[in-house]
Amino acid sequence: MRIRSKAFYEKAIKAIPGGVNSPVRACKAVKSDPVFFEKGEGAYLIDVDGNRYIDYVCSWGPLILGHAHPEIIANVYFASKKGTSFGAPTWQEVELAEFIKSCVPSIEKVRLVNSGTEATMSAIRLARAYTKRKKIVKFEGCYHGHVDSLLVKAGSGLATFGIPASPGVPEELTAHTLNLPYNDFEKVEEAFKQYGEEIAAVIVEPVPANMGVIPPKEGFLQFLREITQKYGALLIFDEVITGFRLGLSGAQGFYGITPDLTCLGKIIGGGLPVGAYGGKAEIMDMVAPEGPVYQAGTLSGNPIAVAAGLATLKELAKPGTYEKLEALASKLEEGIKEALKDLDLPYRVHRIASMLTLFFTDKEVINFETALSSDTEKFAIFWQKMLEKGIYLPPSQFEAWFVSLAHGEEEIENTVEAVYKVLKKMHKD
Ligand code: KE4
Repeated sequence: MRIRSKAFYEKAIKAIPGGVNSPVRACKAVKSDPVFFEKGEGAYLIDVDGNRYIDYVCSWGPLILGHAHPEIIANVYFASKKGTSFGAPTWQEVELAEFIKSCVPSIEKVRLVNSGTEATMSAIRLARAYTKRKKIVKFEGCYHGHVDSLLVKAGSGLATFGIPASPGVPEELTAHTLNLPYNDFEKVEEAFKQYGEEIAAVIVEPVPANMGVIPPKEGFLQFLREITQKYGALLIFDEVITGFRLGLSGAQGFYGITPDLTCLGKIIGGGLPVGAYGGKAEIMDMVAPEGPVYQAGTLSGNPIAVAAGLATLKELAKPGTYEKLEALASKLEEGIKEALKDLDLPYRVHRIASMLTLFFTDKEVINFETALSSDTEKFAIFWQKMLEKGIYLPPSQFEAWFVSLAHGEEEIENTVEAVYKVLKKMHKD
């Protein structure tokens, strides 16, 4: 039972819209009240009622080391003893910038901000200034934060330019945004044939994780690299999730593609608010105060957040880290696939590195439209029953499960056993 959670939720909805500070946390998609948590320990979360769960949300990606990692705690503690913010440069910001540059070769200069949204919003503005063009291409189902010009209804395709996906976004702000099907070579080709000289940039999650994990088709990222180069548009990799998740050089290292600009977030803050955008010096030098493109932030490069980020990246840079994550995540994937086979269930499992999604559909999932064929009612029941078994999954069919370095064999085995038992109960009993 989650009696205290429920009581907190009843108070929360009187003070905070929906009782949460970010919509997905409300667990509406899984027809549940949100669980209020007291603390995290490694791979575990403990809720306010004392229930313990193996956590696959990992704060939606940042906690690749697990909860309350000693290195992060120590660095945050010692940094906070020196003060929490100066509104002036600190050497730690330079150290983090240099660390990111050393891991991501396409980043010659980087600007720290406070969230992934700020990173993508700034990268879009910079791309438009650098190319002196207005149009932006994004992909249906890819989420880049709540940037006005990127909150575009899916399905607008080529027929019409961006239709706002949210009230409060004037159509003028989405009028220059094209929302195309992911993995669709022809539609991208068509868009460039029609608007090529007007397109400032293509922004893409190189491995989308906001419609569930969907790998790029063979050659799709290379195709985007070539067609943007051909028409003088910039290629922006939104690596807020994949950055330092797929390896120290993110998806661009994993697939060997060099974007013009990269957006980062989540992991580089180690659970504290850090985002970043970076790329070629020639482009980045247009950013104020070096250049005319304005972007600013009171707490950008905040010493406490930077301390958490630096501690995280230094741990990730230790030998064997990504091999361990790969071994754990592939064990989880194989275990789920075995369960599906034993139960003769046609569901799909997609995994890239230490992020994965179990799609409740028998269709091949290659884009947003096919992801939507998933049975979200069934997913909601699955989520609720997994919670009862002590497994905390992202409360949406269209998100990624994250494995951290704090997960071990035991956690993976317990999760696979729970998946088997829940799916069996749902489908066979
Ligand atoms: P933030 O502004 O939430 O830090 O980052 C926005 C963002 C940008 N780009 C990508 C690829 C992202 O996934 C995100 C945010 N991700 C969501 C869920 N996948 C965060 C969870 C939430 O909105 O509460």
